[in-house]
Amino acid sequence: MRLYHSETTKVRRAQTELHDGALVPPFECPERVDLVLAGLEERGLGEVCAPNEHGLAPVLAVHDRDYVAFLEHCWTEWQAAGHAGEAIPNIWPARTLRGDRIPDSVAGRLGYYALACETSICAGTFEAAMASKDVAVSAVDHVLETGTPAFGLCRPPGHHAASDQFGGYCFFNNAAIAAQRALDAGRRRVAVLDVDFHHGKGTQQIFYARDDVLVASIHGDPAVTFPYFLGYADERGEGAGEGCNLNLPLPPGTSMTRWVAALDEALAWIREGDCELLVVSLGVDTFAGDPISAFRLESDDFLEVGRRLAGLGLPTVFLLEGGYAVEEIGVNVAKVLSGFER
Ligand code: SP5
Ligand code: ZN
Repeated sequence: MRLYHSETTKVRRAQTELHDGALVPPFECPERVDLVLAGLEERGLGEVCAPNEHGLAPVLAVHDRDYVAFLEHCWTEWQAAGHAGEAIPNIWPARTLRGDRIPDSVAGRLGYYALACETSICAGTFEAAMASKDVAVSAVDHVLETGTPAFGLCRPPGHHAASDQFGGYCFFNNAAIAAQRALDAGRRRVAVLDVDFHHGKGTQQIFYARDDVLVASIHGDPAVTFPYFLGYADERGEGAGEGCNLNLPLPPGTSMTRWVAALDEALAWIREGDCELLVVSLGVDTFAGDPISAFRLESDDFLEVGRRLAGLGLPTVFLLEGGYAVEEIGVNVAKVLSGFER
């Protein structure tokens, strides 16, 4: 399988994540990239290629222009304002405040554009997000050109990023960018299947009113799991997109037997949808050893995940989402990909 990776994805090295009431070193760290690379190499999965540079056009195809400009300049403005630490929001246009004003100061705009506050903005954030999206675009381009599968080692991840919101460790929605890229290359309909432990709220939001991208997600029940405010089973899409969104929330503690039944349901739904490309938002934070998640998949289960995904028979691009600082993330990603190729 063709693999895409860029060292530039590692230039974001945040120091702080607000976790359980304390500022801790972020779970979403650049070491993840090396762990995944090592896992891919160990299993001899294929040639690792550098992505091409694709500029901002594919980003602006799914994200708001002012949001992208905010991300580009946030760190410089935050420093110029004299703040000591990393850029972390502490105020939002919450339910009883106005949501129609974008403040002038960077502290206000941080709250406007953030969906959560665990994710700080620091030096290298925009550059890493740009590299991550280049990896996604190059990977999907490979699939579109050859019909053969590709994996994009995207970092930072993307599926929480909405059209104008960052958070959940995500800035640009790599999966949405890839799906839109396929449509712009002439595909009629694309499926995004999100198997990360967390609901891919940004992907859902971006395509919620559209029927050219089907979005299916299997994730921890938002009633008890981040992102809490989206990802429920009754969210089925709206307008032209009515019926084009499928959420399969599962309780904490879910292991492979139950998880794979949900996967089969999602695959059957996608099969009905007559799609020409599959984008897999590949989080491996469903692993039992994941430090921030609550499912119970074992390493060998990831082989079976790959096999079942292959059963769809669609041209497929895999893009990395979550999966945190445990040695096994590389092995687990590699197992999905080798199961797919079997
Ligand atoms: C891409 C991705 O996987 N993003 C995940 C973002 C999760 N951010 C907040 C996680 C809160 C976890 N709280 C769990 C407490 C366990 N002690
Ligand atoms: Zn996740």
